[in-house]
Amino acid sequence: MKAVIALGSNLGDPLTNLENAIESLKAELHVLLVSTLIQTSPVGGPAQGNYLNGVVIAESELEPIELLKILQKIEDAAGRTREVRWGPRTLDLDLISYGDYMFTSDELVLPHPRAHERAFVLEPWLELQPDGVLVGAGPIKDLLARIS
Ligand code: A4P
Ligand code: MG
Repeated sequence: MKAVIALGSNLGDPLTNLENAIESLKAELHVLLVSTLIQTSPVGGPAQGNYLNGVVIAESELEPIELLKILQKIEDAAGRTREVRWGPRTLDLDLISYGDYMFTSDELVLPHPRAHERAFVLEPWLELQPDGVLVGAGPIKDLLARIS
């Protein structure tokens, strides 16, 4: 199954943080595609610095929760702390979609509940999959057109 993983950082050295995260993802998963990393203005949360964002597509047969745990392990290794929701972070790895999974548990919501309205996710994803579709929401290019 294809996993769409969004990366974000706006603390420390965001470029190094994301490059290290991509190397860690390659060590753990079969990474197929890596987007251009783009500078974006912060969405939500307190006043905070600009983000560097990107998207990685990987092939995996892990259970969704196992995949989330790998992402959280990589976040933790990057010194990620969780103080303020939507606040600044050294590394955020969100599982945007995983195959056609649609489900909600305390730990994991698939697809990611805010992905359809976030240009910082959709734009780099569109670069990798021009005909890509967000399960339950529609073609990425239509979602992006709606918010830009
Ligand atoms: N969780 C549930 N579903 C998922 C999923 N599909 N992928 C749970 C990842 N995690 C998922 O996440 C909180 C909890 O969400 C986790 O414990 C996990 O079990 P977190 O990463 O600890 O906290 P967070 O990131 O502050 O919250 P959240 O809701 O993930 O925030 P968002 O929606 O990711 O927003 N602006 C720009 N320009 N660029 C950004 O990257 N990021 C955010 C964070 C805000 N503004 C931004 C950016
Ligand atoms: Mg997150």
